[in-house]
Amino acid sequence: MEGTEEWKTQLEAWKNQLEKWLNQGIEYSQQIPPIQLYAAITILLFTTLLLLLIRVFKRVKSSTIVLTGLSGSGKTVIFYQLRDGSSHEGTVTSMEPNEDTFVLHSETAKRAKIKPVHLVDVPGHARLRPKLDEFLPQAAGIVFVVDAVEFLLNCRAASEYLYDILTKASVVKKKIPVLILCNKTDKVTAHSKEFIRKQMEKEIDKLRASRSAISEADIANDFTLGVAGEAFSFSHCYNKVTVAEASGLTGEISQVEQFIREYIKP
Ligand SMILES: Nc1nc2c(ncn2[C@@H]2O[C@H](COP(=O)(O)OP(=O)(O)OP(=O)(O)O)[C@@H](O)[C@H]2O)c(=O)[nH]1
Ligand SMILES: [Mg+2]
Repeated sequence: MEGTEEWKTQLEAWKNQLEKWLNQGIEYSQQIPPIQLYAAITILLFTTLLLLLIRVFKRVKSSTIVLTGLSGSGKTVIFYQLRDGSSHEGTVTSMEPNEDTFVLHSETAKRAKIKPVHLVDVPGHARLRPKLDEFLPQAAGIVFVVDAVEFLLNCRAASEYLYDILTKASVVKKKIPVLILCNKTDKVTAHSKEFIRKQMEKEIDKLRASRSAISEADIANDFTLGVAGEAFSFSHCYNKVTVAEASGLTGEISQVEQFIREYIKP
């Protein structure tokens, strides 16, 4: 009972103090010449509007999709399919990022004005991977291409590369969506996207353990992945990670086009 009484007096004291401050504030504002008050309010409104506009403008601006993945997974073939509707037979290992801004080939027949996409294909060669950091901060989406035929041979390397991307501050903070694109499904020996997703989750789970041991020695990735004590699943990621299938060679790329248009509205 005594405690409640004390609370009541305390509350009363706070209320009185608040009322005092409010009155002081009103009195003070009445002393300010109205013109100054209006000027202050206008400046405040103007700055808020400007900040809002900058935010909106920034969001609208990103129309970059980054194609990444191991060398030989089929990024350049997909790049050409998206741009020209042809695989440009005979691609060789890329030595430079491929980039262009265009309306997707499948959309060129449409009459309406369509927003072009800025597509970047970053070669998988280890020496060129640092180039990825130049493009990731401006990406609206990342397409991680996996060779579904030679998958088992490359599972570890691909998972390591993906792990590095999923733990980059530029990717995590902006929650950039990632599409794992299982390519070369025209071959009967291609593994299914579900199989690939599960194997990569298992591999990343192993990596998580070994990397967190390293991170204690301060060679850390920017962020850690997954939920402690649980087997890793892509659904634990800060950003949305989805899986899809494609065949760059035969032009079956509708799922990647869908992904692009989900994040870059036409
Ligand atoms: N069967 C089949 N082969 C494909 C497909 N996509 C690409 N390839 C072949 O895979 C090889 C590598 O394709 P690229 O597009 O050059 O691979 P990349 O990912 O750009 O490789 P880097 O530039 O080295 O990073 C080429 O011989 C392609 O013809 C596909 O959908 N099906
Ligand atoms: Mg290439």
